[in-house]
Amino acid sequence: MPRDAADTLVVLSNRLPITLRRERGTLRAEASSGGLVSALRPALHRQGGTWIGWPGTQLKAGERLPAVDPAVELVPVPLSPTEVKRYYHGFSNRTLWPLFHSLPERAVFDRREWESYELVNHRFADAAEEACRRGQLVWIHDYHLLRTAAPLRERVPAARLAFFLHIPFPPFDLFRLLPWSRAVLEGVLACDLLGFHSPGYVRNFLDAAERLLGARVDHRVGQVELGDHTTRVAAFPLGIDYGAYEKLAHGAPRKTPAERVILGVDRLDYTKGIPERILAFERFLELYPEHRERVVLIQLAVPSRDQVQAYQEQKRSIDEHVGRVNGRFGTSTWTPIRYLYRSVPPERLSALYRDADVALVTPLRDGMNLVAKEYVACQVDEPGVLVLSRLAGAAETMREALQVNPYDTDSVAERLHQALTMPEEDRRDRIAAPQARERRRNVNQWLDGFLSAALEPRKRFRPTTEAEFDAWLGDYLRTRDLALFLDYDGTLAPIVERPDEAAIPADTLDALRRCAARDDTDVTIVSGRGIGDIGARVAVDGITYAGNHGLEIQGPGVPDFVHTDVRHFQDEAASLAKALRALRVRGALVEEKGASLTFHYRRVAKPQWPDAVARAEACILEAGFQVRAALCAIEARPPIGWDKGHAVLHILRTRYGPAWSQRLRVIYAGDDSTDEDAFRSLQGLGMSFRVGGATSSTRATRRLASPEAICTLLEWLAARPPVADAAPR
Ligand code: ADQ
Repeated sequence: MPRDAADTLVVLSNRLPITLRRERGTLRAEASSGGLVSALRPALHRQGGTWIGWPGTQLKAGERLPAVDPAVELVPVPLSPTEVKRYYHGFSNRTLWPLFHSLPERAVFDRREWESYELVNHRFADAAEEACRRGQLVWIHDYHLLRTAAPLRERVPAARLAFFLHIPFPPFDLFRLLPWSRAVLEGVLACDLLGFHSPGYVRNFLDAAERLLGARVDHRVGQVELGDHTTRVAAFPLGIDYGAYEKLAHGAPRKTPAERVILGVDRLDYTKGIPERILAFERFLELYPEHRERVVLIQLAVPSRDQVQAYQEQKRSIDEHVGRVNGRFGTSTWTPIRYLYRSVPPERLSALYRDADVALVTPLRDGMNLVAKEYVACQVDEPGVLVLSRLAGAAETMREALQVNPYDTDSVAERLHQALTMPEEDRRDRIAAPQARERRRNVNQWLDGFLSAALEPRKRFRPTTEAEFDAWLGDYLRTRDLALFLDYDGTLAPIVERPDEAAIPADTLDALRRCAARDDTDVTIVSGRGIGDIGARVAVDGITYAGNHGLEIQGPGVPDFVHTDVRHFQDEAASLAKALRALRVRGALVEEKGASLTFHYRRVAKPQWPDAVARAEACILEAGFQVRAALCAIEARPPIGWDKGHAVLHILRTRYGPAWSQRLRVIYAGDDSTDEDAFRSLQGLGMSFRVGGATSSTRATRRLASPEAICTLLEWLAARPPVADAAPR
């Protein structure tokens, strides 16, 4: 463990390790329940640091959180009752929870709940921003906070951000049911490190990033490149505080139980498969009557999310199943199922684990499942048998358990019989390896592994290669001519301090010339700059130029075009330029482009940016122009319903006729929000690339890291084989 990490850890999770309740006006603190807190509490105690989360109730002015651990500072994030309803019970627990557990029919998709989720995630980002600026590692936990990293990265580009998901990451076909699936991926990909419980979830995530975002993915190394940011993605299977459970199991009082015990321990949650488990136990009593009156099922369930309707229904369903089985098989001296709806203290829990002949851990889906591991750690006397669902993350490593499909009632019943009749030597064989493994891969080892990975120097994704363009575009371009559209600043030419110094690097220019010289390729430069300016900067023969965001177009095969409203707005744009200069913002540049203009604030002192932007925007709006955010700049555009998207379609129609989409292929590459109009117009009609800009959403087909990747694209395009059977031009 790198030593300096000790002082620098900041944990963000929905819940703090304590939950506050207000009883008759006084605050009471109780330990929060569930796997995340079970895992992190000992870890953070050892490590020391800050824990930021929702305290579970509203604090009054001046009220402070009780200190629970001198090593851990608790910082509350307040939530209003509506936010608790929409962000927590709503989007987190009615949408993400069921969907990520592959139970889509239970998921509710509600835009207001999503908006509240976004807002609360930003609030968590506010709470962690200071720590990010100090360079501390911010470790975000779980599905409640998938959108917290993006605003942090935007505000503090150099931040160290890591994320761990405690629940499964679903397969692509389920994940894409989420209307905000892309935003969720972009949210977490702002991190430097993403951790999951199992390699299976890593695969699902990488697959989704590749297919939904067009991100570059290295499946072998576990890396995702989104624009100019690289994220490492890996499995860190969580372990338990093994020694603590083992010690408790040794120390707890022993008494000889009257019956053999099958034990179930869960939060009351429909993913845990408790009704299905009771059905399997019922089937077991039907199939193997010899166990009647000799075996009991002890089922513990900690109350959880009891304000969500699905959880209330689940509780009713369990009550009914328990009642039915006990009514059907119970006798005056034997109750088959003992059901306790409450939390039990660790001393009692470890004794129950130790004395249970079988642990029946049969979730319908579970990120990891710590109960399986706790049971194994507590087998300090004659060992019992773990019956474990294949659909729990724990099953990926606990291969020695008797694995079951929790939906297959008959086979769970058969496995129960097998477990209860298994000779002691066989039981020892099956417990020894998982005990050794869980002792070794305990929670401290997990913490060390994750933190060392999070603090490793950042590794950039390897540069985009021509082979990649061949894979993405080779088939697409095989039989048709190409209309290639390229933005200038930030796409062909790297962004520089002063816009008048921007230039295309020599190798890019050379490749661009070779592309333009091909018979099967027409090149258009689409820029926010005035048409004279852009034409002079590129100066390559045979190229078409669309200046002023496409308000003016000139080039071979296209009649010269100036939008009819342009002249009208030229004078007004000149007055606006004067007004902007009169604001006297030090370092700001006003670039006049005829009917539009750009206010550049890259060279304004950074603390003054918000004020400069606000004043410039007010001035632009006052003049009746439209405001468009660009890279360290604000575009003031005349209120004409025309943008780069319109310009591209205009060029395609006038140059190639109404059947253009059947005759040729289209590629567009650009780097800022004004290019998004073109990406949108070309959706389904062409391929598009968004350069840089990892934290902003895009409609482009794929993302590229930088103008260097554009150079590689042009080199590949220039050298590609000629069109096989070109359609007549
Ligand atoms: P959970 O869904 O809460 O965790 P799990 O991993 O089984 O599931 O952890 C439950 C914890 O609660 C265990 O430590 C267990 O001992 C405790 N517990 C359960 N019932 C109890 C009872 N009646 N009394 C006292 N304690 C009880 C989420 C994911 C899991 C993932 C963890 C950690 O859903 O898949 O393993 O986070 O990442």
